[in-house]
Amino acid sequence: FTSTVLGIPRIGPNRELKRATERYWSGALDAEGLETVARDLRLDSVRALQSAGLDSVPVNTFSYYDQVLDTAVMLGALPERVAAVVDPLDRYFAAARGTATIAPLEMTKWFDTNYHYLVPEIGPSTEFRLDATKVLGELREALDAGIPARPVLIGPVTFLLLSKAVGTEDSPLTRLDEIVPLYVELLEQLADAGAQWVQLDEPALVADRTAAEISTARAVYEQLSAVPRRPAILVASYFGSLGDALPALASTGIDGIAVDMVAGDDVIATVPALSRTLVVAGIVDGRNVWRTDLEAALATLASMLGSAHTVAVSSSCSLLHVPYTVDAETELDDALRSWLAFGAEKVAEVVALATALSHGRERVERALEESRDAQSSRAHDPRLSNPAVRERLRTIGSGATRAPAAHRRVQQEAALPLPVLPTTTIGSYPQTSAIRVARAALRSGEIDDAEYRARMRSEIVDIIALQEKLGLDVLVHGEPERNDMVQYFAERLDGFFATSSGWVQSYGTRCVRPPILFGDVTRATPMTVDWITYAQSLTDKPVKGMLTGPVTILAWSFVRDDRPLADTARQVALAIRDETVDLEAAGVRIVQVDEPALRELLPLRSADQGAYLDWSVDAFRVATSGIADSTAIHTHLCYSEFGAVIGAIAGLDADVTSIEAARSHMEVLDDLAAAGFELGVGPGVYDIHSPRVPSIDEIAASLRLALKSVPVNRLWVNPDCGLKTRGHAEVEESLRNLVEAAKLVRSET
Ligand code: THG
Ligand code: ZN
Repeated sequence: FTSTVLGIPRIGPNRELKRATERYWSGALDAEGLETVARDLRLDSVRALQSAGLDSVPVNTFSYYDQVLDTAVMLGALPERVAAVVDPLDRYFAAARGTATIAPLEMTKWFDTNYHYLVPEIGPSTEFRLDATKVLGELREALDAGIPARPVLIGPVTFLLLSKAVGTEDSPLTRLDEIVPLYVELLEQLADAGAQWVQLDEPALVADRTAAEISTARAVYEQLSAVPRRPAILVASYFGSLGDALPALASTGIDGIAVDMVAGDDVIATVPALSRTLVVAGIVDGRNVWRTDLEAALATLASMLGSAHTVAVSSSCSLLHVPYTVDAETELDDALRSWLAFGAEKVAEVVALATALSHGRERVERALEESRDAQSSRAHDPRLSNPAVRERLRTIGSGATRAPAAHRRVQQEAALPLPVLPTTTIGSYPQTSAIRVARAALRSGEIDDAEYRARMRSEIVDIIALQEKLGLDVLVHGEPERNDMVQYFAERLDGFFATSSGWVQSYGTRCVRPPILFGDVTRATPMTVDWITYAQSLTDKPVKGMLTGPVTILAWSFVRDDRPLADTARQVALAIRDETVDLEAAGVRIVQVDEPALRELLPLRSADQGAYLDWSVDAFRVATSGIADSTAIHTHLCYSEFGAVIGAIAGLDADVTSIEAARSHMEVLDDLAAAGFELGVGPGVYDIHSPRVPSIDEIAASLRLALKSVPVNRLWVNPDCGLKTRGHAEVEESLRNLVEAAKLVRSET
């Protein structure tokens, strides 16, 4: 084939699958109704790909929840605890979300994206068994519709590398010899069903892998390619370079290799063995939203052809990570619109490039011209370059201008005396139905801005009253005015565009609308000061200012690709710095700047990690160094697995860091101590991801455990994370117990 994409969005152009699935969960829709919505979405998508001109169309990229979970089901690798659920669809959702009695699989980040997958559990009780129902069904459905369908599956090496060992010390990779025969059987079934090609995704091979792992991967693909009756095999890599894995794969009998030419820098010409395989060139960025420079892409492709390779054109990764189409955006100005390509527009770019390669560029002259015009419009738009920001960046110098922590501490204790083991919360309180109703009414024009603000203020009154009643020491305003924190700030910063329909799946049925950072970033007016000062006017207790840090704002946005990320991070940092200064001037004594995504942007290869950690820490320090030593900076980190960034957490130099810790039994505290961390720390004392109310004794036990690692004068008492996804009643009870537990442990010290 000559043109394809590695995968496509599946939640529905208007989030139809989200709505149908949530209605199924609530009992408002039956399984047949859900399947009808799903089938219509699948057929609409693959028909659109075919009519756009792709000559190989991915199928089986649909999922009711997650593609890794689908693979676990295909291999019979669901944990024993869900076996009691008889209906297969309900068993699947039980593994994904849990039930009243069954804990779900753990969820974690899909490489360095904002998508989350479910982590398969592999252990002594796992008995692998092939069940190819889903992929065979989706293949047949597409073939029957006359579509040149290519089934997509997660490959065996990546599947096991992404799984976790349960009930054994043995790495899941030791089970390869059990699952490779299932893939052999699967290849035969796919061939019998009429598949010409199959795509096996092996993105785990773009991270650092040992020589042993690479030779294991080679052996696997030697074995799979030796199967006599099988479709042609495309091994797909994405999110980076294959490095040594590229010649290893090329030396096997596979028929195609997809390489990411946007995030990766593999040099095809240096791998002679590749002349025997189809090189699927991922040259259209599947993860970002910018229109491709078709002339530059054509030049690259032409040079690959020149070195005698067979080349097909593709997206760099699945289009799961971008919205469906720019056409759905109604508020875009013409210039900005012309710079963008979402899913449908990227497919058209792939087709244009493939057409130019096989039939000559005159066949796509119009697309080339539009691409050139867009490049030039973007290069000359005044919003892309703000001389004042550039000048400020040049003169700001090092971000690290605060006095040493011990000195700050004395000043802060004088400015704001607090009890030992101070209690606080992370920032958000439950988003009540009144809040959702007000937001919808504002959007529809039913109420005006003043009425909306009045309703949010009344929420703040309730949230402050609740915290006073509970006896918390440091209060928050509860963030009723924010739906998604990054979107909230993006809507208020120059240089960002907030989409109206640009939904991207984050996990399961949950989606986010990442804002588009297109130009130099500045803050025109204060973004949060009114809300915090209003909250402070209601109480004598201190109220924290609540901001999102520069790294997280970048991680959860689509970022410009015409400037180094580190420079953009500094621009966002300056905007946040301005806000911290205004909050301080308004009398705020504690400003919390959250960085939950610090770990997420960490490069997949260790060789790239040091530079990232340097600029991300620098950006945080730029954002937080504009204030007096007597004003405290707090930060919050979550989404676990801090190992690789533990040194950077110390480097942030925040006066207090609240951090997810309840599920890992406070282990992170010893890691922090080992990294030389000597500042305030608030390890989450209970897990907010569960509706269960923790008892006073349980929280006190967590605190006593934390006190083994942290001196009492540095320890804070707080939940694991924000409370916006929880119900009001459980929050009140949990926090009452948290305050009581703090009193109890104070009395023991
Ligand atoms: N914001 C953004 N990215 C994130 C998070 C976030 N990535 C990591 C983590 N948090 C992902 N978690 C969620 C949790 C809930 C929702 C989305 C991602 C969610 N979304 C609503 C939905 O799909 O119904 C829509 C929310 C909205 O209206 O904006 O509930 O916090 N950027
Ligand atoms: Zn959190």
